[in-house]
Amino acid sequence: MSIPYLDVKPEVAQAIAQGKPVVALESTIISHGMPYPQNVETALKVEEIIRANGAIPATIAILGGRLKAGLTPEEIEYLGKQGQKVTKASRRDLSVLVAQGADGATTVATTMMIAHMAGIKLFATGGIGGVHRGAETTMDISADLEELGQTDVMVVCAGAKAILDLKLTLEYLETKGVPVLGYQTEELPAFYTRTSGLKVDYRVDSPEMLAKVLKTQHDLGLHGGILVTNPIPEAYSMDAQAINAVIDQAIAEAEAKGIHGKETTPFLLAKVKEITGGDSLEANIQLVFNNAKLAAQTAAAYAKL
Ligand code: PSU
Ligand code: MN
Repeated sequence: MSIPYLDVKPEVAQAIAQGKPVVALESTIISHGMPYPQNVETALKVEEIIRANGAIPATIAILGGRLKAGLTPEEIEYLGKQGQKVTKASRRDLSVLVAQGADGATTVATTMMIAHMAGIKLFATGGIGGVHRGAETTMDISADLEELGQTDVMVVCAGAKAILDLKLTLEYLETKGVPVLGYQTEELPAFYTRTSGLKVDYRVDSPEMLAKVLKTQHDLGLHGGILVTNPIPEAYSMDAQAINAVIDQAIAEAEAKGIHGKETTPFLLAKVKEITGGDSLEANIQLVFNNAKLAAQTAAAYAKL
């Protein structure tokens, strides 16, 4: 690889060179999104699911100032144990952490960036960042949306949590020219629930069609990401009213405490988990598994085009 500071794990580099399916995974979900040891167990299981569906996993992070595309199980364990002590690294953090030789857990934005540098086209996660409620005064809009507007990676997620203003998030993505696809659904899923009352741009029913859309976007030279929203499996979806009440309570607490900036998302995620007493964690884990499977199937379909 000619890109400075980038280390692509040999197994991943070989798969990319041979045009074999590869799926990127983020690491903020490990360090900040879930507690230890469930975070490490989940991260390792997600890699297994990707392999079982015919692709090579590449979990992405910054370690000792190196951009890593593909981690060893020991590196995943390290990030999981460090938890919130690791810097949550979005686009603005990247050059500083590399220059300082520091560690960083990559968000959706930086995972997309490093995946793209390595030549990986598919990325599976849980939920993306977006436009926060009240953003018209706080201007809190995740850098994930800007990255989706410019970096050529397809991101498979379960929508976004209602900690965000989902309507404004869709408006922002429209402005940035990001197609929002619903996998076997017309409705935007809201992470814990399969519906949000909002429509996606297009319904797509197969991994083959997702792969074809991705290939077409590349062939047309249209730079930017594609967002695939995959509803949480029915068996694990939560009651919308109950989870929204919890989210409202978490947002009220964040406001009362004056939480802002990069702390907002991790604070809200932790609060929701605390109030729901673990139910939300199980839902979170299951939807990530579901997204990993779809991303691997899509990567496999893409490799055949
Ligand atoms: N939403 C979730 N789980 C997560 C995140 C968001 O449901 O783990 C993480 C992702 O890494 C995402 C980041 O990219 O938070 C967004 O943070 P911010 O809103 O500060 O950009
Ligand atoms: Mn933010």
